[in-house]
Amino acid sequence: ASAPSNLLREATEFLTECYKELGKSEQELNKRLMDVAQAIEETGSYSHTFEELEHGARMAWRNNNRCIGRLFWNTLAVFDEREAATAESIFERLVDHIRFATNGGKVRPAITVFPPAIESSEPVRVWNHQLVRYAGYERDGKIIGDSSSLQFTKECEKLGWRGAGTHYDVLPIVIEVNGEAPRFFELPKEAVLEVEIGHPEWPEFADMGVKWYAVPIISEMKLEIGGIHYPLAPFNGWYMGTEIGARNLADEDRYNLLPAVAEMMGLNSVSNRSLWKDKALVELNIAVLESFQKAGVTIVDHHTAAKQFSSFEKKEAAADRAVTGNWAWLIPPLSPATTHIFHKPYDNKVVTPNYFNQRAPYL
Ligand code: HEM
Ligand code: NRG
Repeated sequence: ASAPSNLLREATEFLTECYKELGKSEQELNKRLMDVAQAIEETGSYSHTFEELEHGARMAWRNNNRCIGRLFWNTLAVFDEREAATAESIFERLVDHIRFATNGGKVRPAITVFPPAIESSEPVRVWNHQLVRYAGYERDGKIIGDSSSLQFTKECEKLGWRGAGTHYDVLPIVIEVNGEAPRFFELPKEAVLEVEIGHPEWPEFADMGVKWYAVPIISEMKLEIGGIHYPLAPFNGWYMGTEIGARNLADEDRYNLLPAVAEMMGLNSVSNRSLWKDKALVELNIAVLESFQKAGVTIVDHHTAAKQFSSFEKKEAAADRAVTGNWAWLIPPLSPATTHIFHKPYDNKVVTPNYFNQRAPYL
């Protein structure tokens, strides 16, 4: 958490805003501010009530400049696991989170909040970038799986984990408690929903054996509310199609599928001017959206997401709150100029509560 002097200021700022938004009385706020001031005086810190935690986590989503999905900020399900203390119990709660969020494909936005940092010590960390992610290996100068997982996969191997060596090996969860040696836990297979990617008009597409997991659950960011830092607070919404179709599966240094898709489509990939990459990219993105839809897994296309973001901007204006945003992250990587986001500036000022990057524990 922040140093006591700053902590009281940050707590006061957060509680004032939070209690106002929750429609609480001046009297209730003042009583709470007195109690928090006393707790900070006596113990150097304070703890959030469940209501404060819940609303704080939602405000943090609402404030995240990189997220296009913020219209739904007030629907976030918040699980309080601040008492979790052992690696086993943390692992169980993470599996609970995956099951709740996945919900058989009807994805529910959720966050599970684990113990806060005390001074600068972190009681619990998960080493994974997302709870579900594919391993990446370098074999004879070639990459198998997800290159973005190369380093973390090595760490898992150091701990004794061995993957099957396919392009889609689900990584184990690595949990570190009180700075002790980390341990890894294999996720139960049936808890991890995946979608096989095919194309409605190209039956050959499915022969490539491409798949992706259903739910992105970011586990490496720190949640900060009113000066209290939560280094382990995994959260999820659902995917926007382009995250998978225009980046994870398309980037040259990720799954690099455009050449294979173009070949399947019989495109002339010699001439740049044939725009074969663009054509392949569009069909790959259609394949992702259609496959998720067919499998009954929630996903949003970038046009709909941009419309929802526009509704969010209007609602925030009506509530007299400024919307901050990071233009470079908000524009979708496919046809960005077809969305309103492309055509206006956003103020990238950072407001708390929020989710922040933090140092990876193994670096
Ligand atoms: C970033 C969409 C829910 C917090 C993003 C990005 C997209 C997105 C497309 C950019 C990702 C990238 O370019 O790699 C959505 C959609 C959601 C959703 C469609 C559906 C409900 C949530 C929720 C939270 C959240 C529930 C937190 C409670 C964030 C944060 C980032 C982000 C912190 C930045 C990640 C980073 O810095 O790496 N979101 N989001 N989002 N979103 Fe959302
Ligand atoms: N682009 C990353 C995931 C980042 C977060 N995206 C979300 N978040 N949709 C990827 O795995 O492709 N969310 O909480 O829903």
